[in-house]
Amino acid sequence: MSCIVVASEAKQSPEDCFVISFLAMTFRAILPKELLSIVLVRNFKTKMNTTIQETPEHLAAFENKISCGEKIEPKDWMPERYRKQLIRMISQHAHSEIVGMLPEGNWITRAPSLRRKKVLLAKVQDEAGHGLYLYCAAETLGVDRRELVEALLAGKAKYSSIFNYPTLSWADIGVIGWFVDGAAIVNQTMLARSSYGPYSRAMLRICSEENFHKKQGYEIVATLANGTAEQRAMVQDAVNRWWWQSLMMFGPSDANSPNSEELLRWKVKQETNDELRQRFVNITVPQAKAVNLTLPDSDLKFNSETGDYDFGKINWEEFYNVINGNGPCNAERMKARRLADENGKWVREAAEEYARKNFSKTKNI
Ligand code: BYC
Repeated sequence: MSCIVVASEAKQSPEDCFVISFLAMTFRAILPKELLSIVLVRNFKTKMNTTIQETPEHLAAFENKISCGEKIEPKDWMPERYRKQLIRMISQHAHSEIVGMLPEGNWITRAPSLRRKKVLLAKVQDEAGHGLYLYCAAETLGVDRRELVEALLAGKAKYSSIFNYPTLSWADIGVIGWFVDGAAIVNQTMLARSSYGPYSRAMLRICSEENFHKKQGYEIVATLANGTAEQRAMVQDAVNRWWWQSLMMFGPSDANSPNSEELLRWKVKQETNDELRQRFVNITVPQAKAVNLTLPDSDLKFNSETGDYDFGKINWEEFYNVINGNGPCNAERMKARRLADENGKWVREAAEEYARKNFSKTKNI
């Protein structure tokens, strides 16, 4: 039994994992089921599947499953590249939700009425929940949440470029809901059809909540757009500052997107960065017209041949600058996350101690 406890708590290399899996399977065969921890079994089974050698037959069966529209679940065999790509993408998504609380959280105490304050508080809290579902989805791939957070704090993992810009006025909160949550819905509705079961299911709930977020943002925008001249100017200024940055959320153009080919082949993504960006533009242009706001792009015009709105050139230099850590608020965001991590240390230690004591009391149930 003590050998199995070690297996659940240590970080294992693939080789250790294989040995541990073998020992654990032996224990499972000889011990009554109730003596084994469920957490433990889940942990080593997930890892165990990554240690099976990749053969062309395994890969063909895996790809066939995907092409039939079946979901890949944590205990199914998967190529190591698929697992790595998902960990990268889901953890980046989780970090984005958590870092994304900062620009809006900054306005909770300054919201202009109790109603606005309550709604914004609930929205920011939803984003925290999204981060937690996504860390859980990443953990089903056999990675530890702590490792993911440490990668973020060390600057090795990315989070969405959009959260590296400052929220200068109350109108920014409306525009974030409208553009940023609107862009997230377009992207995440596609990800809700992703081939990886836990990610696609997390997206269903997240998308429902994002729909409320977008509506609350658009309502703020519509109110300001129908308000005084000063309010109109404030909201137009926010639109001007967030438009291009929202288009960058969809990632580099398809020609410069190194991960897309693999992700599309394995149906993690079902549409390309450019296709989703175009859909977002097509949805948003009429919404801007409805509230008499102008999008800051002189090349924006309807193309009757394609049925799309053509738009101007994105400043990719700015995009790469931001994702490489040099945007207006990158340092501030990372400082805030590091501080939160330090301040939360005692809570994690207390929780770990509680779990340790609780586990030692209940390990034989
Ligand atoms: N920002 O090969 P590519 C929210 C990186 S939060 C930063 O096209 P891929 C909300 C990319 O990671 C929701 N980095 O990558 C929260 C890659 O670098 P690495 C946020 C970006 O994965 C609070 C490199 O560029 N949504 O809604 O095929 C309040 C090359 O890119 C960005 C998600 O996270 C970027 N914008 O496609 C309000 C969606 N774009 O990792 C709202 C989930 C690209 O190789 N993620 N990079 O070093 C995705 O859908 C995809 O990962 C992306 C990129 C479309 C973002």
